[in-house]
Amino acid sequence: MTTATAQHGEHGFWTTHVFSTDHKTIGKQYLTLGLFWAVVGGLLTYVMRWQLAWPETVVPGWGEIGPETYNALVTMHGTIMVFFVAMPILLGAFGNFLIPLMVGARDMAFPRLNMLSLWVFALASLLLFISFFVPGGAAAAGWTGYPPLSAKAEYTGVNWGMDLWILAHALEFAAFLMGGVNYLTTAIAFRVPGMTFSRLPLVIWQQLTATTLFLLSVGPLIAGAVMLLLDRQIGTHFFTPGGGGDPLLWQHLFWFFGHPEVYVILLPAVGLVLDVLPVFSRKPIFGYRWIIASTIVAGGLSFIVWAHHMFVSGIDPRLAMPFSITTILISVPFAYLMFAMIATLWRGSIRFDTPMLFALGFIAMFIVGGLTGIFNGSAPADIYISDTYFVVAHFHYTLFSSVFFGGLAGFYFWFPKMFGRLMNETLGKLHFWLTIVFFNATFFPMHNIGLAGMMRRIANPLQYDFLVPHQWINVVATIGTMLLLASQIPFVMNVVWSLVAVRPAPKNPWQANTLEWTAPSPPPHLNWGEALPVVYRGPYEYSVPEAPEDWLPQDRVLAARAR
Ligand SMILES: [Cu+2]
Repeated sequence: MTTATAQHGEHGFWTTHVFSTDHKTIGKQYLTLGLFWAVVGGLLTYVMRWQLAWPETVVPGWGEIGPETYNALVTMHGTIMVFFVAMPILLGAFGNFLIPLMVGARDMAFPRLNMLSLWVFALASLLLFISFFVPGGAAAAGWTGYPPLSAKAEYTGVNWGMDLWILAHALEFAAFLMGGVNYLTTAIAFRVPGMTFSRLPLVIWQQLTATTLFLLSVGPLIAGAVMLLLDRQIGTHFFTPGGGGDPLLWQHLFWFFGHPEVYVILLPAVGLVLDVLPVFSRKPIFGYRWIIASTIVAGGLSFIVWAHHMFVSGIDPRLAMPFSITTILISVPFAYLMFAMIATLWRGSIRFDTPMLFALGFIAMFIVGGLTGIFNGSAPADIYISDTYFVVAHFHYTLFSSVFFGGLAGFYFWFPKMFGRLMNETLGKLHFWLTIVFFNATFFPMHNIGLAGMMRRIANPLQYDFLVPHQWINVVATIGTMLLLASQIPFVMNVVWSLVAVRPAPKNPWQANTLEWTAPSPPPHLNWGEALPVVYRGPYEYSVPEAPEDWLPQDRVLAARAR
């Protein structure tokens, strides 16, 4: 250990806490940045929802909102939540923290590349933050950045915000490409003896599949982003019809990435839930190999469904049929995943601790989102609901449930390992119940207002006569949003309380089976002492009648091994 420590050279405050190559510190830094952006993205919803409920009034603390400002708000909200909250928390934080610890490595394969990934992401964050304050304001072309709105300055006036938005995304992609190389290499090449692929915890399988999807899908979009910058800056016409370009090209490039990207966020959250469920059911996961197979099948199919976002874009209608079929087909592996989760609960001795509540909340809410996806996926239905609030409701039931319920299940579960402190269960349960009630109050009504004909990205629903009788639905959703935001207060209190009032966490507070629970809480630099654990069984291979106190981690320290 001494030689390894010397090689890493972690001594002073700066190298330990700021410019650190330790995967756990980098994970926490990703977590911090992600939580910062979650606050920003959350506050934007307050402004948007107030405007939608009471468009004739001034938003308190913000001011008058015109359609341009509203467009910027909705664009930045979507961008922030997908790329600057979901990815840094679910991949950046959990991936960094868990992968080395769960495969038995002392750190990532390339620690310096890992640090570079974080700092490139921090630079992307800085550019995105600055873009709120430049002339012309932040980007306002939707989170999908469709041309021609996004392509030429003449459509939007001087808009540095759009350029910074493109740059911030390109850098964010580069950051996660570097992270992805590390995740794959570490999980493939740095496993301890005995940790075969068929003994990898499911959260690692999900991280690896998500990373692979990201690496394979993001290339075309990076090329597209460069082409969009050229269109804006030097007058090429890749996407502008006036010069012979084709705006639909961007939609293809965006959604070829965009649909796999949904799974880049979803799968890590599914992985967190899959590892929380067996621990709190005191039962092995149901159908480990089939879960992995379903995940890979869903990942593969995600590359041939992208045009389901384009049924009303003017593509050849004959294309709608195959894309409808592949889209509906993708519900089969996801239905299996949901089935496996529920079957894991069957006849388990379930403990309703906070991580478990959020895991169950994920299952319930994600199934609602999955069911509405069937309507969006079939072209004949989608033509009527495309770009309405029905779609907004759908993707919040899928993505909010993954990022929020899945992410928080993981957060409450691994917090003792990350910070070496126990959290408060009462506050945690209060947080869960308030969140799930007001989540539904916010997003369920959006199905109704969508079916009533309200389109996304409109700034003032009262300008549409047919929407006026339904305006009460917008008011309900807005009150739900305000209360949903307020429901996060117990969470903030809990985190602060847990970090200040020291209740040290034992090594394995939940009696879990996976490898990270054999390390101290929090694990020291290089994770284990002289001896690395050696794996002797899979994470879910144990017999059910064992009393919970007798449960041992997946792995025993069999021999002293230095790396
Ligand atoms: Cu899609």
